[in-house]
Formats: sequence, structure tokens, C-alpha cells
Amino acid sequence: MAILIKNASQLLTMPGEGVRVGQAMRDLGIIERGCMLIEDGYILEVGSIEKIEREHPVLSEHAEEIDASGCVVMPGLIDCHTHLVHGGTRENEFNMRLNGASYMDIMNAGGGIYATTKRTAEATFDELYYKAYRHLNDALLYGVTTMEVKSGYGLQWPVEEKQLRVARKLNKTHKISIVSTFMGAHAIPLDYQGQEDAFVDIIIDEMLPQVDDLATFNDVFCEHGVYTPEQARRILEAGKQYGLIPKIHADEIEPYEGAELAAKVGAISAEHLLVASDRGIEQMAKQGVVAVLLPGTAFFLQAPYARARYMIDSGVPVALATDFNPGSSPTINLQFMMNLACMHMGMTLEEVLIATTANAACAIGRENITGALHAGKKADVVIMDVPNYKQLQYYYGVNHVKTVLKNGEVVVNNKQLVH
Ligand code: IZC
Ligand code: ZN
Repeated sequence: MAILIKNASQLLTMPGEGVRVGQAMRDLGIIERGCMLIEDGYILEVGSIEKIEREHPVLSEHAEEIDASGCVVMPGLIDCHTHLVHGGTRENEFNMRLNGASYMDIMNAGGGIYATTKRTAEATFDELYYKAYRHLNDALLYGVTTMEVKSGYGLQWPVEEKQLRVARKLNKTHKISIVSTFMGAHAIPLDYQGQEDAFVDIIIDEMLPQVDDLATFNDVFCEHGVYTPEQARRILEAGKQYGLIPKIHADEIEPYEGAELAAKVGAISAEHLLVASDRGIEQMAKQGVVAVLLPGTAFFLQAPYARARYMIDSGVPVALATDFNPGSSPTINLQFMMNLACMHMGMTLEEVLIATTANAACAIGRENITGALHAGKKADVVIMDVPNYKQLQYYYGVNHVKTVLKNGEVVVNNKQLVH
């Protein structure tokens, strides 16, 4: 079946291939009065109506039409860092932080990640599945068509596996595509405090061999008081032997040479980087490691924001994500993350759009499939109810999504989920 999206006041193609750095992060490839022809879930042609009718006369005549006049048409958003599958909520800790406690104080007192680990262990498969499914519906309404999802609230294989199996089922049943990451090293279990290396051995010897095709990536929380750079290195190197691609939660709370480690182990991305060093940023640029920046975490922890401007100016490819999790960033709203990046991280209106589409796809190895509106890519498309892309951040705090297509199928129509 063919679909013809017509008359977009701006159609953003996101030109180029691979990671976008420097000036390429400002090039949206705008086509005014833009049209797009979709066939069998893939983009067949993008351009003016004249070009499409000339090159595909029969198909364009019989296609189902979607009128995008007065709207921006752009690639579906990609949330390339989330902890979607988890039990429970942590609003009480939020109030503790508002009363002066810090994120790490709460975690060290057995709350934080430990609190969610307990709730995730207690939850049944179905409870985790339905909770995550509802959050995915919200994300889809906000224009997300692909999401990366981490385990990490198990700290023991059976619960890690439960999370990964929930993510796998969601990938089959929900419209949003899910890309999975194993994160056995998200915290040190309370009964391994003081014997951290013994738990690292368990991850390497007992968990990694069982991940198999349940995940594509292997992530570690490299942070003072959690995993040291050396422990993180061992886990990431071991994961490579099972085909798991390294990612790192790096330099989130204290500088810890996480960015340097990401470059050294050949990670596809390094996440957070709120306090990454100049040297680490330089090394990431050299290796083409994507910086996945999570401004929702800085906002919600009332912490300093990552130095996105400096990173982009240093040649690092930058992506943005929500970090959706019950502790440090309980939001699925990627449009708000773009706004925070403009307001607090020195990013421009163009850069935040590349950071949530083309570069986000690169951060999870999906750039051949999605993240740009080019012929041959999957038709993951969002129609935003604004006449130009600058209004996306100008009218902030509202959801601009009108229509979402996933694999060429309309899944959100007039701001409503299509069932
Ligand atoms: O549950 O607090 N930083 N991991 C590393 C998190 C935040 C998630 C959480
Ligand atoms: Zn995270």
C-alpha cells in the first residue's frame, strides 16, 4: 500500500549518513512544500509534488493522501537511552531531595537504584510489561518511534533476564521499536559491598554468557562509589567477546575518566557526561563516540548540565535522550529534553533535532533504518502541528505531535493513538 504525504510547510530530511558533527548538526535539509511517497513501509521518494508525480505516476495517483499543510514533517523521534522496564515509582525520594538529600545519599542508604531493584524483583512479568506498555503509549503520542531500553534493576541474572524478556515482548507487541541493552553493572548489590570485584566476576562469568540475543549493547554505571573505570573496562571488554557493543554511563556525578574509557574501549556512545573532562571529550571526538546527553537528569537532580556546546564545537557527535527512569528522570517527553538542551546546554534549534533523530539513530546502531527521511529508510515519520521547526521549541512545554507513522502505518492520528 502507498501513502503520499503532501504539502508539508517544511519537510526535514536530515541529510548525510553516519554521525553528524559540527556544521552537519545544523543542516536539516529542509524542503518547503515537501512531499513524501511511502510504499510497503519504506520511503520511496522525497521531494516536490512535481518530482514525485513525474517519477511515480501510477503509485502517486493511487496512494492514500495525508495533507500536511501548515505542518513540519520530520523523522520519528528516537529515545536512545531509557530504563523503561522497572517496578514501582520513587516520588518519595523526589521529596527527600527537595528537602536537601542528594541522589547518592539516598542510594547509599538503600534507596535509589536499590529501591527500584527490590520493586522490579517483586513485580511479575505481566506487571512490568503492562507498566512499560503504558509508558510506551505516552512516548508514541510524543512522537517516539524507536527506543533503547536497558535492564539493570536486577543485579542478579533471573531479574535482569525478566527485564530483557519484557523488552523483547514489547518490541513484538508495541508499535515502537525497542533496542535492548544489558546493564548488569548498574549498582553494586548491597550484599557485595566491599567485595565489588567478586560481583564483577559474576557479571563476567555468569551473566554475560547468558545474554545471547536478548541485548545488542552492554552498559556500565561507571561512577565514584559504583563501578570503577577498571571494573567497567573489564565488563565492557568481556561483553565484546559475546558480540555486545559497549556503552557507558560516564562522568554523571563526579569526574571519573568515563569519557576517556569510552574512547579507549571503542564504545558506540557515552551517556550523561555532565562533568566529563576536556581530555575525555577530545578523545571521544577522535574516536567518533556519540555523546548521549540527558538534560532531564540535570533538570530533575538540579545538577549542572552537560557541556553540549563545547562538545559539538570539539567535533563530538551529540545525541539527546530522556533517560526515562523512576529516580533521576521520570519523563518520556523528548520534546522537553530538546527545549532544555536549547535553554541550558547551548544547543541550537537545528542541533537538537539532529540530536534526537540522525545522531540518536547512530547511538544505537540504527542509522541504516531510521532517523532520516531518505529513500530506502523505514517510513518512521512525525507530523508536527507547527508551520516551521523553530516553533517546536518556541512554543515550549506542549506536545506538537499531530500524526505518527511507524513503518508506514498511521499509529497516531490527530493526537490520538490508533488502535
Ligand atoms: O534508577 O536512578 N543514574 N542510573 C544512573 C540511574 C540514574 C537510574 C536510577
Ligand atoms: Zn541511564
